[in-house]
Amino acid sequence: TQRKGRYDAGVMKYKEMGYFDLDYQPKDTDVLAVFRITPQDGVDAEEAAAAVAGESSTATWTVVWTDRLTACENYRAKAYRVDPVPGTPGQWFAYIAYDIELFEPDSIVNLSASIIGNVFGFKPLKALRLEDMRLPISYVKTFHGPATGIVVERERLDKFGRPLLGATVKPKLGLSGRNYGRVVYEALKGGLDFTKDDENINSQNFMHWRDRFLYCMEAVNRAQAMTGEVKGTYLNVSAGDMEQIYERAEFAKQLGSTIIMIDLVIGYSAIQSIAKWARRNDMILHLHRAGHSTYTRQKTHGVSFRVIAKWMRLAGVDHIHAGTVVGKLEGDPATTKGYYDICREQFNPMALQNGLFFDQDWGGMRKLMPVASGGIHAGQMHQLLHLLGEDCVLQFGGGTIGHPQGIAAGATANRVALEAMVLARNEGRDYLNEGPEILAAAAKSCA
Ligand code: CAP
Ligand code: MG
Repeated sequence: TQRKGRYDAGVMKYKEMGYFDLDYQPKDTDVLAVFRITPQDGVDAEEAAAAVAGESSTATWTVVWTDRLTACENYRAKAYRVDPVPGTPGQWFAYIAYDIELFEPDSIVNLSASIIGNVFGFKPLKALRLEDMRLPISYVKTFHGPATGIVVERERLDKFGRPLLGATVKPKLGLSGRNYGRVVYEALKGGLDFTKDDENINSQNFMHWRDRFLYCMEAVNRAQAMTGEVKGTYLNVSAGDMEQIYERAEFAKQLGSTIIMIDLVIGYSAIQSIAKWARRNDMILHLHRAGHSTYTRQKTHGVSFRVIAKWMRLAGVDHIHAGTVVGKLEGDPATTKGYYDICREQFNPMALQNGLFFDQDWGGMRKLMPVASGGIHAGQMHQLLHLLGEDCVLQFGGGTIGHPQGIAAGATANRVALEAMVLARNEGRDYLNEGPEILAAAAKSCA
């Protein structure tokens, strides 16, 4: 039996403590969040919303004397709207407004320590999910955002009018540096723009990071000379500490790489630090969202990926994995479109069917290139182009390296399929429905 106390239904006092105000009109400068709350049985939804507002801003479980020493009225977040989730009894959307003064400028760590800090383990809730946030332009402006972004990346690569193509080197683990470099060379020579380290390749006994970087850059240089195109390989600089991350990034730069990669699991401060390094060094920064599904996947608890995408645009990465719809990893078309819009638009209008609860103004912040990866292949090119549009990277790991005729043939198949589909689109053909036909003709023409 649980001890009776303020955490029991009916005894919580967050509404009374000033964290709930249905008359509150959010200010243009407020940070807004919408949470999906599932209160424990018997817990009042409005009180639960007030508790979320309290615990994610100034409150502890009771009134404290020292509140009187602060401008507490402004510092208290306010639940200003609570709506039942349509068709899902027992769940509620709670809208909460936070004064901008609660947050340190240019710090995802500070933002997230408030918004997702304590409150997800709160006893009066069965589950809690942060669905979306509206970041006021005055706060957006404190961040640097992507240093390169979509437009400048295309200019540097001199590649326009089509999605970029990449591949993750497989097997994920175990290759030696030399064999790894061979995969990179074959894939780039065959027609891809990029190759990529996988999320868990760092510096293991079978291949130390320096070996990988050297063999990969040799492959990039040879493939560039061979094809006359700009090529790149995302060298994963993720490491156990920031000093090593910088050391690896510096070495990548010395070798002439145009791009480096990090994993989401390195943490928000590390991401912001390396983004600033990338900005100073004109390096494109690729973010692999390793780990995100542990908290983004469940629909009632965790953090929606749309929030992570917003935070990462602020933090200043240039590429972000954002889903495929048709590949091996979960993701429905509408929600995925919402993620892509967050990356690629200057203004995201509220579109509930795509999961966007607020208008979001990014000002002039550069656009972030979304990356589709995970179980996709050339046979889906019509669907990928239709669903994801032109400003993205399509990455085929198994879908290149698993080609029956070899790696270069796999890369060529992807490039030919893409160019045929883009041509069909540009000619005004119904490329989505004619997709299989177009692909078959393209394959025949290069057989
Ligand atoms: C893809 C991949 C990527 C996932 C990441 C893998 O390999 O290398 O890590 O795409 O997922 O390990 O599965 P394949 P997401 O191309 O061979 O499937 O992009 O959703 O973050
Ligand atoms: Mg992977």
